[in-house]
Amino acid sequence: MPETDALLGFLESMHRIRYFEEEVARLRASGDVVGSVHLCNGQEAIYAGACAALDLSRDAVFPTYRGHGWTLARGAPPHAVFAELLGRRTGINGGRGGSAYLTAPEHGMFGENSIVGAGAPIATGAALAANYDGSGRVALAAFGDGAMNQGAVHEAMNFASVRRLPVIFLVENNHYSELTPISAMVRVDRLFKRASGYGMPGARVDGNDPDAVYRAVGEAARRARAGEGPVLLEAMTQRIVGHYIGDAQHYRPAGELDRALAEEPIGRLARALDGLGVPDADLTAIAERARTEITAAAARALADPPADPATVLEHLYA
Ligand SMILES: Cc1ncc(C[n+]2csc(CCOP(=O)(O)OP(=O)(O)O)c2C)c(N)n1
Ligand SMILES: [Mg+2]
Repeated sequence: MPETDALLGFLESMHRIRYFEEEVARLRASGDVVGSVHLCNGQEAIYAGACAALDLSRDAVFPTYRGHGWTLARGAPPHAVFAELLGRRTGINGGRGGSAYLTAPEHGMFGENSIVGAGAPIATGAALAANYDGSGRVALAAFGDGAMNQGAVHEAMNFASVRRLPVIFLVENNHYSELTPISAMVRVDRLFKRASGYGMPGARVDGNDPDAVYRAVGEAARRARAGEGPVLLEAMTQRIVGHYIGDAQHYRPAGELDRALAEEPIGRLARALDGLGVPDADLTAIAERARTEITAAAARALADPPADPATVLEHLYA
């Protein structure tokens, strides 16, 4: 049984991400945030659990365009992330990246990627480098169930396994690739079983349970650091919002969203903590602290000056 304090830590981490995403949805509706935005509501347990299991000083994560949660869970300041989404000078990338291209290497977050599956070979490269630089770094590539059909992901898994590289392949299986259910794309319903094709372990984990994710990623990181090679983890979850802001989700069967809402990780953990005897007032205080922090960060970012167009070519390599 995990320590109650650890569970409370997961709860706060998930609340921060959820409030952040809710604020982003408002800022997108008001037109302050522009462009394509992919929220991660419902999937927060993966980020809270995985990042708690990684070493903040040396490990590296490579998420997708649905990466606000990873960025926050790695410790990037909410104000700088909001400012980035708002195209402000104070943004974590100077306002040049926006929602789908956040990068925070100083927090071990090596970039969202809008090319589905492209993070897997990049993370594999970072793991290969770790074998030479002696850093003991573990690289974690996070991608969706849809990305499991990208050739680059399979090339990365094969190469990583052959070279026993310290990389964790983490599938955020939210059952959909854009508007298409995973069942319409593959005949197997256990994606982690594909690991056996590359001679590496694979496992399924409850992606709505931050402690289960924490333990699975922790064990995968231990193995990777010990030179035992990569692992494929399939974290089962559901998004409780559309693929992108504005997605009406007409493709979801009746009742599916209600079931997902009943199982979403924040309410679920709060109910478990209640069952463990944690006073309601303590749970409310945690939520309130997260909400206050996030609301203040958004307000501060909104008041910041816009990005400087003269810097548009900075960090651009072609
Ligand atoms: C190589 C490539 N093909 C197609 C797209 C269009 N696209 C953007 S998101 C997405 C869905 C990917 O689904 P999944 O991997 O399950 O991730 P999720 O969005 O569910 O987190 C697709 C097909 C793309 N960005 N890149
Ligand atoms: Mg998906």
